[in-house]
Amino acid sequence: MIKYVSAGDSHGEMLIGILENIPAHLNINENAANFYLSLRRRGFGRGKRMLIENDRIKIVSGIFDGKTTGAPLGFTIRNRDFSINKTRREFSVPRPGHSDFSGSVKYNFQNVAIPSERTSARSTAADVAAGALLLKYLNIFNVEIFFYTVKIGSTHCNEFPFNKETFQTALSNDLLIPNKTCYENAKSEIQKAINDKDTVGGEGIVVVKNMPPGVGDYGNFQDKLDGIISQYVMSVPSVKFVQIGKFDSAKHGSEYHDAIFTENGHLFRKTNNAGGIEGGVSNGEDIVVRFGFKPIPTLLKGVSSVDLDDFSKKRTEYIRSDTSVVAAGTVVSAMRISLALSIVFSRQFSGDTVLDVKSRFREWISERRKFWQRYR
Ligand code: EPS
Repeated sequence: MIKYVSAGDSHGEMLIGILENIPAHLNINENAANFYLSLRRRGFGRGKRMLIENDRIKIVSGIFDGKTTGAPLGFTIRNRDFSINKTRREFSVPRPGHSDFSGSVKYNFQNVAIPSERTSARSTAADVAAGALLLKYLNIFNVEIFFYTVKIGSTHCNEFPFNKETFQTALSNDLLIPNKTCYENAKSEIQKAINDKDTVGGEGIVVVKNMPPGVGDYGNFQDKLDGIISQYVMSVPSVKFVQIGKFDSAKHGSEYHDAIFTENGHLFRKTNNAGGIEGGVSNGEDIVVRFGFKPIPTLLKGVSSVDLDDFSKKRTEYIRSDTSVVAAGTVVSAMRISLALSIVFSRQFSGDTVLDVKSRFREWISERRKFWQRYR
């Protein structure tokens, strides 16, 4: 089974990632990871740190002549900020909404700046690189991942279909919004927060296309595909909710459930309220994951808090930060979903080489063919 682990502090020398058990002979290169890293770095409302970093990965092991060897794949992403800023970070006033207070209680730190060295969204650069490298692995199963920003503050932007065309348009603008008017409105909302020295949250959507049915498990709740995806997205910094498919408590069962039809021996559905997962297992429809980001907790105008040195009333200090991370967080969520799916697929379709995995998958498809006619 594929495994992923990372290390690295926000202001340390570098981020490090290790991916284990990728089958051998998978063509992999750094460009795909660098492309997704560049998407994570951009976006109107990102902070000045993103002007310092170039976020290029360097694969240091597990690759020979551009192909995986089956050995652990190790990579690094250098923090350029490390060689530029040498100021010691030390605070005693915790930022409400960040890990300053809770993390310092847990590890008994007087300097509340220490927990965010790891909880800062900086660490997600490694996750994005890992998820992006694994998109090549998911290609074995024809799976594709699209993602969009669908809300910034009170600006809703979800009046578009989730297809190749809208995804390409979303990629061509820094906020991942394919609709031009909506993009302009979202940008003004971020500009207003910048002017107010405030921050603004929003929502993103990830759509997994060509997902074969029958992937995931229900034997134990820990193995359910919706549970695994939710955990990988819920733990992205600032995410406060994750939803799979549609939810409307006003809809009765007869209106909500995705009726199954048949025509010429083909099964199909006209709706996808379930979001592609039933009983913890994929059902062959697109997996649709929606998630929401709170406004990030570092506000230039500060927030009321308490100095933990003497328990006096204080406002949080000015710290360089972002105004909106919705687009960047959506890239992170998409790549976390790539990681989650890769782990689940590798559990179900194991193999030492790409050919082993492909033939295992083909054999499985032909055994299950009668159930799902949609699959090409
Ligand atoms: C981030 C790097 C950080 C922040 C941000 C995300 O850089 P710095 O703290 O040096 O300005 O810009 O961190 C947070 C949102 C956070 O909650 O800590 C990055 O690489 O994404």
